[in-house]
Amino acid sequence: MTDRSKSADQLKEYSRDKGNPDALTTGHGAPVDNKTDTLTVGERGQVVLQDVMFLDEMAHFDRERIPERVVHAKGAGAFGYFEVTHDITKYCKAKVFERVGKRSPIAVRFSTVGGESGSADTVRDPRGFAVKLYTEEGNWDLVGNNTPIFFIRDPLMFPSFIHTQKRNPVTHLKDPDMFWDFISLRPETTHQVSFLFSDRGIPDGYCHMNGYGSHTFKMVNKNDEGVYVKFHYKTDQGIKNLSVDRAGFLAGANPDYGLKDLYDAIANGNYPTWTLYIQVMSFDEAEKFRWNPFDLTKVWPQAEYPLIPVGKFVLNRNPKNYFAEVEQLAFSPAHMVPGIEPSPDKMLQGRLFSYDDTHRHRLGPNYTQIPVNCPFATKARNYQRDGPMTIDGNQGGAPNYFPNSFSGPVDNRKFALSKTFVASADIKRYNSANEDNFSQVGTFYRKVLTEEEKIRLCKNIAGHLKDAQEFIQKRAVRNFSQADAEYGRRIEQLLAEYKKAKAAGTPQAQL
Ligand code: HDE
Repeated sequence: MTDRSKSADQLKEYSRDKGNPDALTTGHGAPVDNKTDTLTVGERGQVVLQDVMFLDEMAHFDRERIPERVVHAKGAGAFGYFEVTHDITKYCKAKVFERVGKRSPIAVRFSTVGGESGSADTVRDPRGFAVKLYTEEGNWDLVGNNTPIFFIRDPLMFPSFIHTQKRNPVTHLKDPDMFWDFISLRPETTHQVSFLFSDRGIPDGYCHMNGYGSHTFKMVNKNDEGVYVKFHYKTDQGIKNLSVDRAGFLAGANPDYGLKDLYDAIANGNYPTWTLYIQVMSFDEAEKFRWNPFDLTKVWPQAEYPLIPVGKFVLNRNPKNYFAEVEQLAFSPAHMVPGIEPSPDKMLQGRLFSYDDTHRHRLGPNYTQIPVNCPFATKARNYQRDGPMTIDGNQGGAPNYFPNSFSGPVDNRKFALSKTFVASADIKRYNSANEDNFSQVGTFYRKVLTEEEKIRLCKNIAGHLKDAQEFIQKRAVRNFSQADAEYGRRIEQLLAEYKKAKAAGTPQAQL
């Protein structure tokens, strides 16, 4: 068949390249005589314990699943490189940026957030866009989303927030009350919710969306001078989104739409690329900025902090094996390199703990020895030893304690963090709930969206919010109204129409 896609022909291509099959063995390499018939006592008798080949097969199968990611469980990955196209060494000493033209290998994983690992790719949800750069100074992970902002600004609320996006503990269904109750009780979510229910809430696959580091980070140059930065990675394929109807159709007809689209694009040589930009803010400007520059629910206006081009991400290789190279990929905002540092953003600070912690649970304490997570452009040399699945020689005869007199690896003060954030204040639980939750949302509604986009946004919100209880609907409308009176009024009117239609028994699809 000539109309088959590359992804559909994977086995055919494997077989063509492989030629004759290898001899079948057990896990310990012994030849297998028969892969279809168990060893039994007579033709109809019991299976004997002596069938160790069968036991080996079954015992391994019983352990095939590892915990899926608690969020971002459904995803697709690919490999390629980052190339520097513009010099930013005046901001950053990281070797990955050291000269124009330099290339570093990368791994990328795209994902949806709330669904399980078998869920549909075309749901309304933020998309993860995580990039691992294998540099000579260690792996640097930019673990971003396709949105420049996030729902909350304090990490303590993240587990609760995520629970509201997942399933009701009794019905095991997605629950509009849970979702809108939390959203409406925490008005700082209004900005991200407005983005999520806009057209960009359902991107057309993964190649037609932007990525953002979202947080404020710090860059430090070789003179130990720092600036705050935000990362933007803009799609060179152009932004494309799916209509609600098309996305709904695909969720049934082709739930792996994003995965397949990425695989086939790369297999056909249509390598997707993104241009990396930074926005830069000086420490002085950060002091005076009219909002908290470390607040993840807000953007830095591009008119004041323009995008500065840096380089490009190119994806030109599909995974050789999905489980080995994508399911086991482990990203972490805590994986930084000299020249890249965290800002005081509370959300980023919270993430610095969570990711490596979840990897130790999901993949084990030696997850950095898994080839795809291994800092292969350098060599990990330290005093960590042993633990389950130690597979890299355990650093041989090198001393396993520090300090030592026997040529063990040594630390170097030149890699100290820059000392440019001075903090001295009372240690307290500071309430950040009321830090201007609405002005940027108002600007988004009034200045960024066209009239048609506004109408679709309000329809998308009302179409979802209508299923929550009425007191929750009212509270949510109040928040949207505070961002922009018309925005709130339109949603309110649509909700009233839904209510009327329900009372009259009109099918809601006709609205
Ligand atoms: Fe994540 N997030 N997150 N997140 N996140 C995870 O780590 C977490 C946040 C993002 O393809 C988990 O390995 C906390 C923002 C991506 O493997 C977990 C907070 C942004 C991925 C986790 C956030 C992200 C994750 C689950 C708030 C965009 C998928 C599995 C304080 C800037 C990476 C895992 C991949 C995954 C925690 C918020 C992006 C549990 C605590 C904001 C792209 O560690």
